[in-house]
Amino acid sequence: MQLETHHIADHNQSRAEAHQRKLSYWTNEVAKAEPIIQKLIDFQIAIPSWALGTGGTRFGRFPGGGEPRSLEEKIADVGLLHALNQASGAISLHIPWDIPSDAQAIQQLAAQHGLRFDAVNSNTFQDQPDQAASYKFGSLQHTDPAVRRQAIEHNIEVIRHGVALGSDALTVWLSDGSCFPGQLNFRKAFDRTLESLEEIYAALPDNWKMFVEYKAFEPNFYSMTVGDWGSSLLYASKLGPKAFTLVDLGHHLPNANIEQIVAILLHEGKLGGFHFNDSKYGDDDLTAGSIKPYQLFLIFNELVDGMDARGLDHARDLGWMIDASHNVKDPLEDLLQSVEAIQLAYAQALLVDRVALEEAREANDVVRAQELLQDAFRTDVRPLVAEARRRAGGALQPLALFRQLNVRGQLIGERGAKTVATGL
Ligand code: PSV
Ligand code: MN
Ligand code: MN
Repeated sequence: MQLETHHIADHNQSRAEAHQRKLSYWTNEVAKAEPIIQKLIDFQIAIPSWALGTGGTRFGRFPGGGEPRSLEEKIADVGLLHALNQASGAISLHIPWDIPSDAQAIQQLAAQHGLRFDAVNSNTFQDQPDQAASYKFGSLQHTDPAVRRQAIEHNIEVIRHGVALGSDALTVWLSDGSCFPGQLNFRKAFDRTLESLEEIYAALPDNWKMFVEYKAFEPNFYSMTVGDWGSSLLYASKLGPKAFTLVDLGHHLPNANIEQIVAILLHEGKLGGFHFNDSKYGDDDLTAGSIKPYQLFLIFNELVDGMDARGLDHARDLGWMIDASHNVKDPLEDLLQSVEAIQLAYAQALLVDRVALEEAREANDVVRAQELLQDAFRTDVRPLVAEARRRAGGALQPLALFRQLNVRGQLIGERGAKTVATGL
């Protein structure tokens, strides 16, 4: 399935009048519109290769058909998303779910779609058929040095794959931990994990970053060895300047104040990036902004504020990625929704009157501070996001065009109705 330029042009033409009407409020009334549109054009959100197929749960999986059967088809899917929204210009691979047999050819294919390779992810949470030792009792924390060695070598191998593809970051998420009190010596597990991470860190090329992703629970349910932002920050600080904490929105205990975590990590220069998703109960991996859009806005409010304070480039200095996977939606439609939700939260955060907010805070004017934030959050910025897409060459309404062109039907025609994407 190839999206032609006339598909986008025809679609935009048919919606031009309605779009201009909605946009006119912005162009007439708000001086901020132009810089916000430009920032939105620059802002790209990486798509995880494993979100392109139906994720399923442990109770079953309901694939919708036309799922990508190879890395090439995953790249084609992200290429489709990017052609539609011009905001998904990167793909994040998970090794060994995605093994590039010919890195140069894969890189060329990605470039044809306007894509680059975002952080590469290692996997020491599943046993692979050809692997000597088991990760049942952990990987980098394991009591047996042979298991730790295998996990270290795997991470170094993932870096090699990433180098060949032009990626510049490694995300390490560990399922290591324990399921029952008494099972694990916490201090030994911490030291062993740190030592293992140090070896992986030493293998990073100069321009690379390492993201240490934390998670409070699952698959270990009593303790996780990188269980919260405190332990991730400890590892990242001990490892050195190339190591950072990665925040996955679904990896916190209920009601955690994620925006405050983000503010402090950013302030300390240790925030590496994000896995965007949304959750009601746990690591639900639901569509970004589908459950708690205000929280997403508050996170972006801290990001914009903190990045500006540190003189950071919004688009380039942090890793922006989605981490989602579920059972009931077309994965491509879902990713279009997630990207849009992230863009909306970002645009709203850019609208916040920061001078007035600081004045209100200094004067302890709680009501005014809340009004300022909610004023931005309750502003309909959809025309701005649509305009950014249009100017970048994307569709005014990507989801509508996806359906109008029957993209899923065409993918099923090409790939079959019973395809299963590799991954979880
Ligand atoms: C773990 O729950 C996680 O969020 C990590 O980022 C993994 O790499 C990914 O999900 C696997 O689906
Ligand atoms: Mn994640
Ligand atoms: Mn997760």
